[in-house]
Amino acid sequence: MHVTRSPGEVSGPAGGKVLPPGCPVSDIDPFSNEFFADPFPAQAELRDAGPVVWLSAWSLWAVARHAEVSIVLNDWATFCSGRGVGLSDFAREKPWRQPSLVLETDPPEHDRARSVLNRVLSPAVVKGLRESFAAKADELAAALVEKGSFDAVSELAETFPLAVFPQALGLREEGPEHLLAYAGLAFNAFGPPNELRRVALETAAPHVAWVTDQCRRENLLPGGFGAQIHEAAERGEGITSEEAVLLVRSLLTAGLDTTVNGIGAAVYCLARFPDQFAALRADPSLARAAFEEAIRYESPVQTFFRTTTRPVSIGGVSLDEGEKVLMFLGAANRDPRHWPDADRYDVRRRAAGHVGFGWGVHNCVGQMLARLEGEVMVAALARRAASVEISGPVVRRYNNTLRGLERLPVTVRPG
Ligand code: OVM
Repeated sequence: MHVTRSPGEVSGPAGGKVLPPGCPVSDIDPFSNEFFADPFPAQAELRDAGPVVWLSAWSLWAVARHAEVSIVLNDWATFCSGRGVGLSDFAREKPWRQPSLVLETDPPEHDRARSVLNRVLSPAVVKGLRESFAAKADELAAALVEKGSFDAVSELAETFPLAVFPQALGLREEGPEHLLAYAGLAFNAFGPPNELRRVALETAAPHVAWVTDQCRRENLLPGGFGAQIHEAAERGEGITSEEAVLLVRSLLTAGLDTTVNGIGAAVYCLARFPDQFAALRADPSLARAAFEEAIRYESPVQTFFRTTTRPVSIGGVSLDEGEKVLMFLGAANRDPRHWPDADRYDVRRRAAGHVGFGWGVHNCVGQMLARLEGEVMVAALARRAASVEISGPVVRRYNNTLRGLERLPVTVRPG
């Protein structure tokens, strides 16, 4: 049992920080491999400890229930992103890279950049990609079913987004190893200064150099998302050409590894719960819901932080100004206070209201694109395969923010 009641004061890294008397304290380290290997019991403990918990391992506040995670996500003025959405507080520490113009800003600056991305990734644009994405997904599913046994991470969850996203963005070179390494690095960098973050930053240079280069106007093919961002700047739509470079970087950072882990989550769910795969095969119109429920169930993006801009009371606990608050999106998505039968993967569930894509002003700008990728890949698999079975050791991939697998060996029977 990790959770204790606060005697009012804690020692350690907090250095004599006085906590509100009676507030829950936990020594769970949510950035340890032990936690990543099986986060669910620890997340339940954090939810049950109280609406807000002090994490002594890294000296910060955390919210793990759906209600409080939603409160924090919906109040950008109090829980800001401009001081970074990782543990590092940009007001005290130099960020590892120039801050993102959307992720790491607050209104009104945020909204200027966001509206450009909203237009570039609009529902109409995403709709226009459906046919070509579906064809690619079907081609991949057919080849994999033909093969019979394969690794659903390297041969499916990574292969499909790599086959469609860099092209939609307009990259000249595909450089898949750089794209996935860069995103892995960025998501590790949100975490505390543990081994994962240190090693990621130490090996970052070649990936940073490659990504930075790909964001330049001349390296982006006409018609892609990247060129459209630069064109918005050229038309004077609220961003400069330097800002356009950084907005392209946002898509490169957030657009690939996330969908890799989302699609990986969906295949992992369908392979573990054959009755759900059968339900999907019986009614292929459930493909989109099956992907959405996998996002709720596995929460590929597990956590984000905010920083308080003023003293605030949440769940009866008073937080000072300038405090980091960790939001457990994954724990909120499994909160039994919000979800009936929260730990059941159910393709017929109404998963709307999950916070796997965030919520509020920073909600995922690429979520319609992610859903398109997930839906067509799940649908293609259900069309081509009669069953999906795990056929070897499942190996987890460890990252400070992303939840997903390194290897998922499966055998599929042709449908
Ligand atoms: C960004 C960004 C946005 C969302 C997630 C993310 C690494 C990055 O704007 O760079 O994760």
